[in-house]
Formats: sequence, structure tokens, C-alpha cells
Amino acid sequence: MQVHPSALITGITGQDGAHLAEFLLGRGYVVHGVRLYSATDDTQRLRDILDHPCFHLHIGDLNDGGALARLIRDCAPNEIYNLAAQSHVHASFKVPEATAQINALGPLRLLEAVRVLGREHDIKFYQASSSEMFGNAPAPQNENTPFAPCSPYAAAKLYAYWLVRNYRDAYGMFACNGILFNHESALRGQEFVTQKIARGVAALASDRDAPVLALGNLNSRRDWGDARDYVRGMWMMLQRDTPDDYVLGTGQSHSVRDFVNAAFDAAGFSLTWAGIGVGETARCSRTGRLLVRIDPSLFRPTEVNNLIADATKARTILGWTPETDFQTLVRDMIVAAMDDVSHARRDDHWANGNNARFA
Ligand code: NAP
Ligand code: G4F
Repeated sequence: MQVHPSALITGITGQDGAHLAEFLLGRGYVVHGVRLYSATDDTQRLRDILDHPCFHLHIGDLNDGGALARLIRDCAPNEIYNLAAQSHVHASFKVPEATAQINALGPLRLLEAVRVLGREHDIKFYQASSSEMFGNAPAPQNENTPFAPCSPYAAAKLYAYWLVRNYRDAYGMFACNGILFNHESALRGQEFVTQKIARGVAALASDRDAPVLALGNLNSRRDWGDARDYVRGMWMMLQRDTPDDYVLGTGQSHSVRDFVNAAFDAAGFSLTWAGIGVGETARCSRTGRLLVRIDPSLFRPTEVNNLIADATKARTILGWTPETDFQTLVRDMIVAAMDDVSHARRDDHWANGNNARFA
């Protein structure tokens, strides 16, 4: 009888959870996904795999150590991927304590559960660490770059990072940190800048009355890759014989302004920028229509200015390379956002009584 490897994924309803689950199911895994209890349907990103015979959803919470221990005992996974987090950096300034509970103490609860169950030598553990931990350390950043977190989010992630290393050293656990730079996809949450831009551009392209795209800091630079490349990298880390920490990123950085220009370009607009600081705007070069403005409330109390990955270690040891370039990523996100906007408009059209076709 064939034995399938099994994985438990926290944060299953998020961008990476959905992509990783699909990737692992494609490799013959039994996948157990952990989602928060929700009275509303939060499984949109999982719609293609919900009926898969090897996919199982469970209620759990990184704030509830007992529930996590019971899940690990009952699911008996070979691999745990801890992707659950309060993952929004700006929000972490508003809810720093809740962010620490989930992002710092959550991984502690999971690691302790594995240890208390006596499974520390047969479960491999992946922790979703972040390039935000580098803060404003000089670019490019790699595994040897000193950390300098500049948000409650990054500080909490750094606690978890060190905990993973400590559990590896102290208890011999196979525990890895993936220090991942920004990665995006059509499944990206709408509060993150790439998806906000993609959705905003799609709305402006299809509706003359759509709101102007309001953004914060246009000058920060990020190393943006495609989430599907990164979930493959997470899995690769756990297939090694020895645990270690790896940076994943493309090695290319672009400013938020670059992303805005590329996104409008993909939707057929060319932009003319004018003004400086909070007065900066972008208009359609052909019609003069106002398309982008600055909203100072979106500035962060402290900002990470420039992230660029040096992923040499992942390339040489894991054989990992990202397959999607920046232009393709932007274009794919715009195509998906346009598609969603046109579906929503069609649904509205029929919902508003224009359903003579079915009368
Ligand atoms: P995401 O879309 O925001 O997903 C986060 C997931 O965590 C959601 O499913 C969320 O559920 C869940 N969650 C929140 N609080 C929880 C709790 N108390 N217990 C259990 N689950 C909880 O984030 P992502 O982009 O997929 O990122 C995955 C992980 O990688 C996160 O840890 C993030 O910090 C880290 N990371 C992401 C990037 C990136 O660029 N995407 C880069 C580096 C590191 P709800 O949606 O129901 O709240
Ligand atoms: O899209 P963001 O919110 O992503 P950020 O802060 O880089 O964090 C993401 O990547 C991290 C990895 O480095 C992850 F750990 C984290 O979980 C998350 O996935 O913002 C990107 C940049 C920032 O500099 C921000 O100030 O875009 C700037 N920005 C400008 N206007 C905006 C906006 N960000 C958001 N979210 N919304 C804006 O309107």
C-alpha cells in the first residue's frame, strides 16, 4: 500500500496557504489545513481544492496551544508549515500586542506542542520568517545580514526566527526559517500594495467613476516575486537531510512607483507624474484624468526603504530559482484583477434586474 506524506499548514486561508496546499496535493501529500473559526465563508482561495479527497480543513488558532497540540496529535503530520500570521506590517503598529501574540507566541505554542507530544524527531517544521526582519540593513540582504526590525510585525517575526534556531539547537528539531522577500499573486490580500494597485487599476480601466488610487509611500523598494515560486522553495527546505535557514527572493528591486507605472501600462494607460511629496499625482497622459494621489494616512511610523534578496544560498544548496519575472507578475495580477472586475460588473448587471435573458 502506498503511504502518502502528510502536511499540516496553518494560515491555510491566506495567499501562501492556498498555493502551498495546491502544490503539496499535486505531489501526492495528504494536506491538513488549519483555519480560524469564522462565521462567514473565508475559504474563497481554496475553492479549487476544497473537494480534493486528500484535503482536510480543521478549526484552529495560533492563540490556543491546546487546540494546536490536539490537531498535531490527531493529524500526525510529517511536515508542519507555520504560515499563519497577522501579516500586515502597517496594521501591526495599530495592534502590536495582538501581532506579537500570533506572530511571536504562535510559533512558540506550535513548537512546544510538537515537543510535548514527543514528535520533535519526526516532524519537520517550516517557519514563515520575513525579509522585514532586515529593516533598513544595507541591501542586498542574505542569511548573514544583521537584522534590524522596524515594526512590531518584524520584531515579533524575529522572536519566532530565533526560537526556531533555538529549538533546532536545544532539542535537535528539524526546524527551518524561510526568510522570504515579498511575494504576490492573484490570491494576494487586497490590503497589500500590489493587489491594491492591481484592483484599483482594473476598476479605473473599466469604470469612469472609479475612485482615484490613493497610496502612501511611493519610494520604498521591494523585491517582488511570484508566490508559487516561493511555496516550492518552502517545500524544498524541508526535503533536505539537515535543517537550515534560507533567504528566498529574486535579487531585483522595484519601487512602489515602478509597480504603479507597470500596472497602468499593462492596462493600456500611460502616466504623467507631477508634484512632489504628499502633493504628487499621476494623470492619464492622453486624457488628463486624475488616476493616482497620495494619502498621508498610509505612511508608516517607520518604513523599510529597500529590500533586495541575495538568494545565493537557496540557489546553490536547494537548487531554487524563481521562474516569474517582475513584468510577468504585474501583468498576471492585472489580468486577474480585470477578470474579477468584469465578473463583478456582470453579476451586478443581472442582480440589478437586467436579467431579461432568463425571464
Ligand atoms: P496572509 O494571506 O495574510 O495569510 C495569513 C493567514 O494567517 C490567514 O489565513 C489568516 O486567517 C491566518 N491567521 C491570522 N491569525 C491567525 C491565528 N490567530 N490563528 C490561525 N491563523 C491565523 O499572508 P501570506 O501572504 O499568505 O503570508 C504567509 C506567511 O508568510 C505569513 O506568516 C507572513 O507573515 C509570511 N510572509 C509573507 C510574505 C509575503 O510577501 N506574502 C513574505 C514574508 C513572510 P484570516 O485570513 O482568517 O485572518
Ligand atoms: O504591500 P505592503 O503592505 O508589504 P510589506 O509591508 O512590504 O510587507 C509584506 O512583505 C513582507 C516581506 O518583506 C511580509 F513579511 C509581510 O507579511 C507582507 O507580506 O507594502 C509594501 C510597500 C511599503 O513600503 C508601503 O509603505 O508599499 C508601501 N505602500 C505605499 N502605499 C503601501 C501603500 N502599502 C500598502 N499596504 N498600502 C498602500 O496604500
